[in-house]
Amino acid sequence: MEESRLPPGQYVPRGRPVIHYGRVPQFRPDTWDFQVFGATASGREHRFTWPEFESLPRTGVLADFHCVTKFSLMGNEWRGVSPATILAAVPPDAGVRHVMIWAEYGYSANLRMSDFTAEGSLFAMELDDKPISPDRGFPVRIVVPHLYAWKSVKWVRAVEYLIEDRRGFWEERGYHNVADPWREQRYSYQEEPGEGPP
Ligand SMILES: Nc1nc2c(c(=O)[nH]1)N[C@H]1C(S)=C(S)[C@@H](COP(=O)(O)O)O[C@H]1N2
Ligand SMILES: [Mo]
Repeated sequence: MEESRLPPGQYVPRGRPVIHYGRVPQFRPDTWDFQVFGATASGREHRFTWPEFESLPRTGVLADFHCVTKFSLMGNEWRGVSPATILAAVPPDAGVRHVMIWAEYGYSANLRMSDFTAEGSLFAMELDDKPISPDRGFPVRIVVPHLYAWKSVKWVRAVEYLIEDRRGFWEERGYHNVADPWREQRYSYQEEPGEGPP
């Protein structure tokens, strides 16, 4: 039954692996902010404080999550803020087609606007009815369940609106710009014309 939910080459491991590059950052609610910058419609950037971000309306998503190293975590119940809420609060310029999601310490991942606004994408703050744990991205991570999990940036601090696409942290290091696990889009050498920045 779960097999039909598993993209090619993936397996369900024992336990629930946690992986990331670097250290788990400390959350400081008084200095934490969530920036939206780049090609905004107004030309100005916007910052949400923690109390502002925490009080945005939340919705839920039930989703699996597929790491390019081939393990999958099945049936995660995320709750958090829809990307649509951020786009409505800080409208992008009409030419925006991509976003860069930025984390603490400069980790980043780029997304096509259509992947950012896809049904399962969410700025998650809760997992399985509890605040997300520090090592899984507390206080806010994005989840983009239909793409390989390196795009599901933990410890998100900013969204940059992009008119021209640009590669994020792993996309610059040889991973696929789009990252669809159902098509096994693992590496940049697999990219077809139009799937990456020129
Ligand atoms: N900020 C940040 N987010 C990140 C990463 C990272 O190194 N830094 N690693 C990504 C990768 S490769 C995976 S597989 C998932 C792992 O999420 P998990 O630790 O909740 O299993 O986080 C993603 N988000
Ligand atoms: Mo990963």
